[in-house]
Amino acid sequence: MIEYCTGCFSLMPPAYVCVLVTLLDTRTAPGELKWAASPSEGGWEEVSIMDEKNIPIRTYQVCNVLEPSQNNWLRTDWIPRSGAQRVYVEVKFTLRDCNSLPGVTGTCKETFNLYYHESNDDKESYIKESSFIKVDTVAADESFTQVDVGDRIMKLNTEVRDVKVTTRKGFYLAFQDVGACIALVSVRVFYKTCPLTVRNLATFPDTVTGADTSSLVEVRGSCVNQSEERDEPKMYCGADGEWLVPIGGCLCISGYEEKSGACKVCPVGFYKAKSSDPGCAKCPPHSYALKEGTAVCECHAGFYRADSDPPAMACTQPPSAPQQLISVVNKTSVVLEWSPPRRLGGRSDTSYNVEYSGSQLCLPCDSDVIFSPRQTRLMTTRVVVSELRAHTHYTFIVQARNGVSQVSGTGAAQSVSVTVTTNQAAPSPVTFVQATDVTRHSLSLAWQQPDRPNGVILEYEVKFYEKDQKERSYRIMRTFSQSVDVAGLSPLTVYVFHVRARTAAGYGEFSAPFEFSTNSDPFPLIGEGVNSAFLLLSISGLGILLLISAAVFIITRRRSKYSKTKQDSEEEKHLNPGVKIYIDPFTYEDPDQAIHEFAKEIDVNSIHIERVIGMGEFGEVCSGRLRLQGKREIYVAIKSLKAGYSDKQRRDFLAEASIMGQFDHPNIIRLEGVVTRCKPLMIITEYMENGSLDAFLRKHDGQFTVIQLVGMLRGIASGMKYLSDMSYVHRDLAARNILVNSNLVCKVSDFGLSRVLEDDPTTEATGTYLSPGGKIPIRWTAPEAIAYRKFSTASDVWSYGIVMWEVVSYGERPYWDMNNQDVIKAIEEGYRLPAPMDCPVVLHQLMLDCWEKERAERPTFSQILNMLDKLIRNPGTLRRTGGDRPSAAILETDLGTDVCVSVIPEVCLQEWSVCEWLQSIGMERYRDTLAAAGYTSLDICIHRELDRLGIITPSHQDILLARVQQEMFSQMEHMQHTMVPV
Ligand code: ACK
Repeated sequence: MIEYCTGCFSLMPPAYVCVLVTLLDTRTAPGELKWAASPSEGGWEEVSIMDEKNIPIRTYQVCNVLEPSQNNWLRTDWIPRSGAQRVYVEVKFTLRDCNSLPGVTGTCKETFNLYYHESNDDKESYIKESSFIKVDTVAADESFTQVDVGDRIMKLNTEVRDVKVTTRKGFYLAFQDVGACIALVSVRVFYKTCPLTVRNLATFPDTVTGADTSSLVEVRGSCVNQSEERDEPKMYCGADGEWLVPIGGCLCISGYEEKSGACKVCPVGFYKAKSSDPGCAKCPPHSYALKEGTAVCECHAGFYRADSDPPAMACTQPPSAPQQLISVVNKTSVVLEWSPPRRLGGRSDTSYNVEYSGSQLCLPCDSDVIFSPRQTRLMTTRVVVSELRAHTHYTFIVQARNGVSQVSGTGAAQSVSVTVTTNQAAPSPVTFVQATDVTRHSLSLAWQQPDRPNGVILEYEVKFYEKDQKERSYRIMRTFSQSVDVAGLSPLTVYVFHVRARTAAGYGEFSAPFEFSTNSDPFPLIGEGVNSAFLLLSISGLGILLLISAAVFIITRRRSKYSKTKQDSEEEKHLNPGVKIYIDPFTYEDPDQAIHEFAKEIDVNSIHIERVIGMGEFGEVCSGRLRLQGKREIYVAIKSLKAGYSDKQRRDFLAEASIMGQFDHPNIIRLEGVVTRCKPLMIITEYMENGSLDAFLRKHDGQFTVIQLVGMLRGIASGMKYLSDMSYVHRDLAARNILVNSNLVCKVSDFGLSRVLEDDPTTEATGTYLSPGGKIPIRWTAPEAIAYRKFSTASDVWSYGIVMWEVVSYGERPYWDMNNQDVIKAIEEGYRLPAPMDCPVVLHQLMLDCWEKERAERPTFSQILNMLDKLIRNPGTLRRTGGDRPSAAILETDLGTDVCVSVIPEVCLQEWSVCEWLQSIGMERYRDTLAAAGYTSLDICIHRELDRLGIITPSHQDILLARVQQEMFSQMEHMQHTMVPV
């Protein structure tokens, strides 16, 4: 039989409720049950009765209250577990109150015991009592409804117990009576499953919950038809049968869109190109889809789509021809200008190509024609063509193109052309001249023909002069060839040479100057190339040297300026009165200087080590006593640095003390001093009797009032506010790094991870630090700190939210046994930890605020502290929880509703009352006593007392208020243990 339970998980839509699968229900069993009873006579007896709806049901009864030493066993038939790992046993029973039975003595009991025995054998005839494992002793409780049994009114109790059954195919249940008057009205055994469901287009199968109350079963979803994976779809089946933390999912493939959790085909005329597109869309203009499930619409005839066009873009056409092409010739250059085409074809990517042909084609120099800005893919409607041949006919064709010209295959059709004739022009300058056979009085000069002779060269002219003379007196030589011997020169003199060519159109321009020196030696030297190369090298070498020196100079100046700025800002911090800023010990060159500035050296003889209490990162942690001269002996914790440490380990070990030594706050672990002058090195701190908070809470699961938990959180928030005021970023705030003393005062500890990256001026102003690397505690760390190591007070606030969750859930592991990768994904997708069991709504809201994605939107520690103080003053606000225990929700119909609210006395409904506070910690019996002393409001009484004592500074009042509250909690706890009968 399958049944749905409700209210399992507040963050989930109703479709995610769990399913109960019944394995046994005596109410629906046909005929007699015939369970094995021992003794077979005089113990449990099967009796048929009519239930409240007058339907016959099978019950078992026993009532040997007058006889001593009863040991009556009743064993069910074998129950197959059908894959379940944790089963629930719901027993409805009536139990006679011993006082209502006349004449009974001390033999009468009001409880029975529930046992189970796992077995593969479905027909075990005899099972030893010792083979059964006890589940619980079951007593009648207050959750009853009244039923008529014949002429009597009986109280019907309902109790549910859960049992882990993982080792065999099935199990037997047994009920042991030891002298009570009981009737087992019904027994129902069931297990929970997370029902088959579709989430993010992935199907998750019906899944049996895990074996433990906190275990999550990781389930991989499979994409629904016509969909594909976007990111591996995953969900977790929680112990109570709800689906938790959906991550990843699927997307409908192209041609399909999501509708009601399935992928539906795109209709005719519609398309969807990519799975990531939101849905089917109408075909864009000039396109069509004749079939269902179209990914890309087809273009109408004469319209095209370029490869790079997105499917959502309309189909387009190539442009028509450019218009009004005009040309202006200037010697051997032509300027071409035109207007854009009349039709652009529906696109905006028109460009132009220019082609040309000349009347004397095939000369190699044609490749030297220059197009400015370029010849193809012109985005302008103007181009200058230069370096053409003189006196030549050219035809220029300007083509308009766009993105679909290529696919349409109609490129040539959209062009316009013009034919021009270039003018006659003189030859271009000679560009290369060299000297050979250099002597004291002569040299041979040779050159190459100009790049553009622009006709037949008739003659060359060489002009030269002594460099020192400038052009005041020069000589000219003319020749038909491309070389000339120059004689009559002075020895060891630099000469400047220019060469030009002449055609029928006249002389071209002279070449640039070429310098050559005559020799001191009668023998020729190698030409100018070597000398100028050497000169070039020398000059550039000198230049590089100069550049390097300049750069070194600038960098040195910058460096010294930067460190000066840094120093200045450090000094500024110190000069700023009232704001004490934490100083990173790693900024000290010598770590010993930092340690002696911030920590007191303790004489090792004043320490008395008593026992090892744990293992720290660097070695053992011990507890012991410290007696300093003139002071009373105190208990201390002693961390030591194990032998064989490296320099870095020593520095890191002492860094924690240098950090801790700068703090002085009741919620920060206090440093007593260090031992550095003898081995092993030690750090001495105050002793915290209850050790770390996470282990402490797990040990005392469910034992504190909400106010006590909030008191602890207040302490942590106060410590963190102090740290953030000092611009210190903790980076590893977690319950394991909070220590608890005997008064339940929580103190922040472990200052090992936190470090500022040196020399990063960009991060200083914002108080955000880049992590120097290393491990990051993923579950506690804000997403921006994980993604790009942006640690800040705001990321500490995120971690604080996780600590809140750990505290309220009594040390549960955040995100249970999900792996780190899934945690990161789930957070990225917007999921946040649900409220722990019985968590006040306001506290969960505060956690969610700390887990805002945008770090600027998270509260500050100061705001958190104010909020917690308000809650402590108004405990009534802590009463509303998001939902009861899921198991209680299953029994909702039997339990009735919100019992707690209905029993609050009228007088307690007034806000800010002491009465309400007492109510919330289960101490309402002292209401009258405190009221008689005039204490009607917590806020009033604490502040009144502080004012009376002359303590009026708000921050001091805050610290004392926290102390007073902690003190009150421990007093109340003490009263609870000593005065309240259990
Ligand atoms: O959970 P614990 O008992 O608390 O085990 C760890 C262990 O040492 C390694 O860190 C305990 N511890 C550390 N500092 C202190 C302290 N000041 N007082 C008491 N216990 C401490 C911590």
